Amino acid sequence: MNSDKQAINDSADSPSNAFPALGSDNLKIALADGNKQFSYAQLNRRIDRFAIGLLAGQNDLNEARVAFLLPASLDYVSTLFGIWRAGGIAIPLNIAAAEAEMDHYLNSAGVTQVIANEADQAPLRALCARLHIKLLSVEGVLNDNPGNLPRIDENRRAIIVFTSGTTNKPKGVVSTHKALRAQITTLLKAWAWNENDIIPLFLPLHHIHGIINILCCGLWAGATVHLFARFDIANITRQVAINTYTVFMAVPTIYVKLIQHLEGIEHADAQNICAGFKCMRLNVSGSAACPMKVFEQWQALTGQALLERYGMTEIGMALSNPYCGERRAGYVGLPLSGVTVQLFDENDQPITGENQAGEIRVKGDNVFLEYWGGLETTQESFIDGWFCSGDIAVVEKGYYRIMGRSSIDIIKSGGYKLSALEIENTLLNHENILEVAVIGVEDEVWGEVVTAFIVLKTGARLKYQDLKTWCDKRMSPYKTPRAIKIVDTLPRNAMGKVIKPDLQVLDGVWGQE
Ligand code: MCA
Ligand code: AMP
Repeated sequence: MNSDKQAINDSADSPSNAFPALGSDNLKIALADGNKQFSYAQLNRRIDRFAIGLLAGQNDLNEARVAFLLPASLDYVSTLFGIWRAGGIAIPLNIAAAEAEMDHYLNSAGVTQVIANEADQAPLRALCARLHIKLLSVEGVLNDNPGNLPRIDENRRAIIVFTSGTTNKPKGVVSTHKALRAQITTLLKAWAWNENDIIPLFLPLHHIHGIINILCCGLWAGATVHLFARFDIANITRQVAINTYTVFMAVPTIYVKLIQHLEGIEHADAQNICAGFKCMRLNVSGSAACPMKVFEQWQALTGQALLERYGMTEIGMALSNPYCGERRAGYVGLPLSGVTVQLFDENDQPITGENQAGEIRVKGDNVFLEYWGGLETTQESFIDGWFCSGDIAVVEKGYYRIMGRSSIDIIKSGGYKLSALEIENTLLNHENILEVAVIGVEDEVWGEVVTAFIVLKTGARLKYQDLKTWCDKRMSPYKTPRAIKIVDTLPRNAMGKVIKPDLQVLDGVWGQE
């Protein structure tokens, strides 16, 4: 593979050894973006041009943090891999982030450069100026001069992905090149990725599901990745109906939305789409629990037994139903090769038998290095070398089943992990809100929906739509409560802590769209 790569690296004098790797067939299409297609040779060369431009004469970025705010595109991929080849740490940003969130990402990670399209730079200008961060475009970085790329030790930091925790602000999860390699290679094998695969990528590109499971696995396998800026159901299903894809990966909400879409369109069109799914070699569901009903409906419509797997930003994928063998509805299967999984009881004792619930703890090369700038938080999340996931599971007849999370303050909405505390802290800045408690309420489409129970200041009023508009500038749209309930008081225990399980039975006035 390296010799082919060297042959086309005509801009870089020293080929990069940074992981993840790319497919070796130069003529094959790596990326498709609308009507445009880019071969592996074109992609490789553009990544080198970007890396050389970013180095700007230095030998190595030495783990400088380079953030980027780019939609799924050739530019996104050139930037991600270019940062790796130049020795930087890549920080993919949420394109829907509000300014306060962006401020936190850039500031807490000590970002030195941000890459964004000219058209999207305006809202970033003042923030970058204040934080003394260079704001650049991909075009502005690309450089045609020859240059050397650094050798990257695989233990070096490669990426920071922000994830919500139970605490206030999102934490930056740092993974090394070695961890990424482990996360990718285990999936290549487990799910039989190959260069004939063609996969649509419509998931957000600031999370592991989109970045690692789809983009990096696809490109490492030498497959073709079709880029979509968003979950464009009409265009994606049009391609499915003409049998474009071999593999499909999505969160459960997307399968629910697809089922609703199929039920709402002409029978013949639905038949074609179902046939397109049927002829794929694999449909994967993950990032949140796939309800058994969805598994069954999908199988009835398309003949596909969804392969459900379990993962986390800190560890990549850990558990998976088998590619060949029984895919059991409601279960996440078995540990992936190279990943050690153990359930522990509340006394930190390993659970050896079946049918006893415990916390999932994980060891392996796939596990992240640290939370950026969070030595204490990192230490707290490991016990005896095991990463403690906070997810509770049980093994039944050989397969793991996820039962829930140890914290009620983590919400999963449409596959996004959200912190109730972070949302509460933002809402408390509203001039009419005295007290607030946020929970995830079970929902057929979203898994859970963010719901806020609010006590208003004396004499104050609050309409749902006004609160939603207020939230627009302060949080990503998917964090905004989709329903609020105005209540007289919040139930609290003797310590003054809100008793969240009691919230749903409170009397109050609902507000929602
Ligand atoms: C969109 N909206 C949401 C969400 N997404 N509300 C709550 N939760 C959400 N997840 C709101 C929008 O703000 C908008 O509100 C309305 O829904 C329609 O938005 P639209 O963008 O059109 O919706 P959509 O395209 O149907 O988006 C749904 C989606 C998206 C495609 C399911 O949420 C999504 O891409 N989720 C995947 C997240 C993901 O990749 N998670 C992986 C992290 P309004 O109408 O009021 O403006 S977990 C991970 O990486 C680990 C390692 C793992 O295991 O995979
Ligand atoms: P994130 O931190 O955004 O990577 O989300 C990881 C979390 O998503 C895990 O800790 C689980 O709570 C949840 N998750 C991922 N896959 C599944 C699954 N198949 N079933 C249930 N929960 C899942």
